[in-house]
Amino acid sequence: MAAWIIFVIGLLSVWQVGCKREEKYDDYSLIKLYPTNSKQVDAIRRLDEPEHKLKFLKRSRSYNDSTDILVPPSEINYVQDFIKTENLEYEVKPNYGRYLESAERVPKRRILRGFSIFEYHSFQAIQEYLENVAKRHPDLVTLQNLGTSYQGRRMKLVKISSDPNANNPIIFIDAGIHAREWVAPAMALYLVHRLVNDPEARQELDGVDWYILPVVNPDGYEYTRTSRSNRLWRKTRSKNNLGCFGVDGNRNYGFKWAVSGVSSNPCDTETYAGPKPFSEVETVMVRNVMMENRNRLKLYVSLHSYGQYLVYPWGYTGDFLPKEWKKLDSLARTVSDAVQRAGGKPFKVLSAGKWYPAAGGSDDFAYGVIGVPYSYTMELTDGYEFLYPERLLRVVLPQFFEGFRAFGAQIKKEFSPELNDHRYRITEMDIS
Ligand code: 0X9
Ligand code: ZN
Repeated sequence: MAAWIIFVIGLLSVWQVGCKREEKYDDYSLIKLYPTNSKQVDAIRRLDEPEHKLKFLKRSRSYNDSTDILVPPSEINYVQDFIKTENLEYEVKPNYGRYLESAERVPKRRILRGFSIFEYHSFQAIQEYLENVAKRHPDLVTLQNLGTSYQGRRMKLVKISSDPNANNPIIFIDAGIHAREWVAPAMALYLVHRLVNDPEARQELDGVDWYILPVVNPDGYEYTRTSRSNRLWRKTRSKNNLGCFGVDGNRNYGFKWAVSGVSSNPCDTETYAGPKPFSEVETVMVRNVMMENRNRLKLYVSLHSYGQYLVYPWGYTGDFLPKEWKKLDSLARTVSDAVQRAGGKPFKVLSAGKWYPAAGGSDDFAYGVIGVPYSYTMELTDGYEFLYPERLLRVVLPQFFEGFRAFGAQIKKEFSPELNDHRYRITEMDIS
């Protein structure tokens, strides 16, 4: 009997731990805070402590941008008092959970229609799409098996090159390290689609190879598709010895690991850095791609959402910038201008650490360890938080594509052997 009681109590506590992490968010409120002075910015930073049980969806740089927090009913009075005391401008969306039910997850209606590039897809559908693209364009596309995710999903790197033996500079783009940021994999797939199918975009391929990994965290991605309560999951799905799940992949890279902006609590749902650098098989795969191609890798972009930021190293500190920061900054502004010219919103351009310091990001690793000269994190879209509506994808993805054209043009100009040979020939002729 006593054993039974202990067993039941044990079960209940495991259930409780599990349940606490499976919030439905039904009665949560999304509160957007708009600081207008530095005192308010500092006050908001102090709110960002675990004891307040607030879920920070987005942090703001300073003014003219919101800090978005999900507030459970138990904390709502506290936050309201805080807003009053600090005299903050704010907006509230009550019952946030109802926004999390998305028809976009339901595969039924799409089975007969085939694959649209302007929709969100299951990981399996994405893989099938990539296989098809590779089959249809064997001259241009190869898929490299990278290994399997923690739960056994096969990860494939899409290599797009019109001349794989030309020793071209490589642009490497990944997406979806954060499970809930669905618009990022959608953009990565759109890039594949345009580079392969659009005859005009073929220009972007001459002299540059594009390597794209559309879903870095497929286990987390699939988890966000399974239920409303999981839609805001961010981390991987590896299990740790406390019975909690996941590591923040973008705190798990081995450069200045865990020195800032991380949690050391494995049960923290947001920024747990992992037990050690590269504890996650998924980040190891990205690292391997970088290491294997380190000599040719000239641009790395990690796609995330949301907030319309384009940030560059350092991410681990806001106290100083890399020596070459002006190059990073100026290319980011060129990209932002190109997106704006295409009708999109400009990006907020700055170093990641000046936005908010957070160590162990892939951008810092690419820049600081691999030596990739241009390295960025791109936070796609603004508005709708992580729930960017599918119906707007056909508007924004082509706008972002223009930004990638600008990236491509710069990499070609600076590093393409074809172009440089050509320049060399001209100089030779000039001399003779
Ligand atoms: O915090 C992150 O990992 C990124 N923002 S997100 O809202 N998508 O989670 C920004 C990462 C910027 N880079 C570094 N801090 N290294
Ligand atoms: Zn992210």
